[in-house]
Amino acid sequence: MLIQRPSDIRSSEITPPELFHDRRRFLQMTLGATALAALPPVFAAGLPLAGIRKSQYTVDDKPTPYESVTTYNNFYEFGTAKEDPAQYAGGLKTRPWTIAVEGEVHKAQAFDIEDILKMAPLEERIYRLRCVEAWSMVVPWVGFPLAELLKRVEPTGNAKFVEFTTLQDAAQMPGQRTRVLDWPYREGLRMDEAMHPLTLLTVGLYGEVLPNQNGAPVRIVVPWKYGFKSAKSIVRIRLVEQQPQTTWNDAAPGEYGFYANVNPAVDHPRWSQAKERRIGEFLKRPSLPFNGYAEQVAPLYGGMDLKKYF
Ligand SMILES: Nc1nc2c(c(=O)[nH]1)N[C@H]1C(S)=C(S)[C@@H](COP(=O)(O)O)O[C@H]1N2
Ligand SMILES: [Mo]
Repeated sequence: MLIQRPSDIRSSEITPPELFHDRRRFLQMTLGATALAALPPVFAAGLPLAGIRKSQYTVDDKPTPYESVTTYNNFYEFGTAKEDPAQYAGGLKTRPWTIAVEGEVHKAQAFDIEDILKMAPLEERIYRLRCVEAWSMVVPWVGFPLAELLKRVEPTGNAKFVEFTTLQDAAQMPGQRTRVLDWPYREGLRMDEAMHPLTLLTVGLYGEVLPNQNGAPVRIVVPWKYGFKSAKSIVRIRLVEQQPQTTWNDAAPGEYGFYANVNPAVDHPRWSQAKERRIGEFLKRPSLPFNGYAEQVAPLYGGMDLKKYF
């Protein structure tokens, strides 16, 4: 099947790349070339990421248009409505940014975002994203396996789980001024899930720097789990021995399991998970076990009762 390259979609249907060059030309004219050269590299949504490799990870499904991927979001730090993140996340300061990687590791380290960007080759991966709310998208993410980062800190034998923590800063994140969730947002994975090659440390989408509303400057993407497992705007990664408390599981343990593997056979207590509304499509489609990634990840759950650990 012929897949339209996301870069084609991006440039022909959405924002022409000329616009970015115009932006830079505008800066050059107003600041002068010398002043521009003195500025740190600009990292803003819409700027192209260099050196991205195509990867084997893709799906036949048509990528969801950039416009929808960046305006229909869940990011409660910026409000609970789908359009809130696009409206309010623009002011999030994504430089400087560090991620502390600590806990059960031999080499705890605080990584600067610039070093993370250079840590491993950037790959494009077109993944399905299935929200627990029963809608879905297809997103061409840019990043590299989280395992690359975790290997660098040398996990100890006690590292059984990984905890991710999102930035907490109510001055920049207006949604944190309400107690809709217990901030900061925390999520977690079992160590083997975190090390799985599908688990992506993500810095971009559609070939460009990750827009703030999608979790800039760095987020996790775990394609076989419901979207809430994929924490955005991460500032800390902690390797731990015990299964970590997570924000959604704390808020409603009966509705948001720690494992939260996409499973059409197990309904959410308040709605069916059998089908999903693909953003941009009219008819619902059947949802797939493990969001279509069963072949790769089902073996991780060999001994588990998947009805219980939905
Ligand atoms: N910090 C943080 N991370 C988050 C969320 C959130 O509210 N806060 N929402 C989650 C949910 S429910 C989904 S479906 C995805 C949505 O990612 P997207 O907006 O890039 O599609 O982000 C997840 N990560
Ligand atoms: Mo979600």
